[in-house]
Amino acid sequence: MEVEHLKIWFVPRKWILLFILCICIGLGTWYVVKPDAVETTGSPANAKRLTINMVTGEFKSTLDNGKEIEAYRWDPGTIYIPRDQPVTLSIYGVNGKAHPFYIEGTNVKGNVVKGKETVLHLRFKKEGIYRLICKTHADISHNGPMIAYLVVD
Ligand SMILES: [Cu+2]
Repeated sequence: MEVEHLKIWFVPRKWILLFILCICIGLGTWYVVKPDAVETTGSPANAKRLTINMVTGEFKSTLDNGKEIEAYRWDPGTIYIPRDQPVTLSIYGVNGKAHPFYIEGTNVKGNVVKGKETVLHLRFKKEGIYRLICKTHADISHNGPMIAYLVVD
């Protein structure tokens, strides 16, 4: 009876070694991927009225057959906008003559012209992903897609 009882608690040495190995791998992985704490010395950008700066850019490349391809871009192509907070979106025209645009699902529209700044005052009431679409460069066949994603949350 006593021997039976001891048998239940008998663990082979290689299991113990495997267990220790697993713990070491786990701790090692945690040490490598653990997030570093970010020390903050001031308020985040959205503590006051948030201004988001954007420019119009252009990608250009040449194919093996000599054909030139290009795509105009809003940069940054994805922006985060806090819901129900006033934000200022400033878009500076760098590449491309003009970019008439609209924001899908809203009545916001305008134009960004080379060398000029277009300023929009926005306040989104509803969360979602809104696309800022350039009407001239809306897809690949028109030197696009020049679409930015406004993530409202
Ligand atoms: Cu455009």
